Amino acid sequence: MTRVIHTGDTHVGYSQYHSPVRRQDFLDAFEAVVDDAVDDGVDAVVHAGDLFHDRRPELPDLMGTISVLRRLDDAGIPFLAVVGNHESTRGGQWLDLFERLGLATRLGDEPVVVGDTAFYGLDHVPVSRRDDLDYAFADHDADYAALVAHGLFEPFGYADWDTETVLTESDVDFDAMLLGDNHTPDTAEVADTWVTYPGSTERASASEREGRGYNLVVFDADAAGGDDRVEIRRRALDTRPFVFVSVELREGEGESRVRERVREHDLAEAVVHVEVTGEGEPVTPAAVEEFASDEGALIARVTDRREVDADGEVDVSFADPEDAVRDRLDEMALSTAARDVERAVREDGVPDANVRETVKRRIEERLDEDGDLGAFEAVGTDVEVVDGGDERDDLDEPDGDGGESRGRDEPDDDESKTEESNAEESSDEADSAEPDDTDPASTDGQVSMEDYL
Ligand SMILES: [Mn+2]
Repeated sequence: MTRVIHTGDTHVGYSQYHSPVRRQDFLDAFEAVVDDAVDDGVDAVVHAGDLFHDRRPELPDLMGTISVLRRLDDAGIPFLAVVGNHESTRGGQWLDLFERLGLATRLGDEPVVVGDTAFYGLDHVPVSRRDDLDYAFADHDADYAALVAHGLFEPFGYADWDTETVLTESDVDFDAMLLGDNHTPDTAEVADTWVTYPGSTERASASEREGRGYNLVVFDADAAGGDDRVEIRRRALDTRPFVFVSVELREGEGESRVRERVREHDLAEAVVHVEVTGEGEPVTPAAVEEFASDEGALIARVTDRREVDADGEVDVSFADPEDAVRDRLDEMALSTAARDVERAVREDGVPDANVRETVKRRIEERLDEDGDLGAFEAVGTDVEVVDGGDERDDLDEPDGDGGESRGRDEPDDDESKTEESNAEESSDEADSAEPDDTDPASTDGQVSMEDYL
């Protein structure tokens, strides 16, 4: 029997909302997982990537992480990990540094056996490089085998990686795939193999509403009391409270109604998201945010989703608005890249706060496509517009908006609201916004892990 904690998407170093408090939260969550591992005496901690939010973690993030890993090491518990898209760098990996310090083991195509289970690793690989993968793994003689991987696998949301292909093409028969990248925890069975995401350990975006946690995975002949060889249980983590307030205003209602609804919640030290819909008077987001802060909130954000009056004449039939839009777009003969941008802006699947980063990432992805700039050329009207077919390809919002601070100059989605940042945040900001090296290929979007495989 082998018992491990399976975690991932820790995103240490993420100054969400430009908040140093939030930055500490991400490290604290990692520490909480390790505390549980030590208290519980598990056989290993398996990390499925995105330990760091950024490929350039700063010194406090590195030192904090090393301290946490050292505690694990002192307890004799191995840390087995793969590299995620957020932290991947061209010139070697942070994980290699930790391995060299004796604090981690980087998983790969050779088995790492803990107890009676062989662990293998598959770092994040961008879509454009996946056809080259042969999923060749060296033999093992352990009783069980698990593949730890970072990517968006079927059958879960935003998937772009076919799990069944991985399993059938692998020369090792895996009992479980322990995954990272998708921040929504979920478990499914694919071709007789358990496939599971533990989710992120702190909310890296406001779309990550359910409670955070990690998996406790047991490899055992009668793990679940039946034929299953693997048992996966979820454990909750105590993380920063997020409060979501939805206010539907009626005619004549306004800011005071919003305040009233906000005040109904316990805002103490919480991240508060207020969404305004319906009719009613205009609301000044900054005023409501200030009110929430006065009520004890750590961070407050207000989104007003009420529609502005649409005027102007429209000469399309609205029998099916989607069709009308599609027809018009086809007439425009946009380039593939332009279509990417258009979809990012229009799709419901991309939250407003993520549009900026999604657009950036998609353009980077196109640029990364082996230097082929065909995607930027207009598509002739006589040619069928290539739009990828599978809509999920375009919905790849792997980390909710966890990817938002990936950009070189792009700390996160809320930068438009930072006027009120205090001096400390601002200086933090200045640091993280310093220009990156000039290698155009070293963009660090979700898909820039070109250094690998
Ligand atoms: Mn992630």
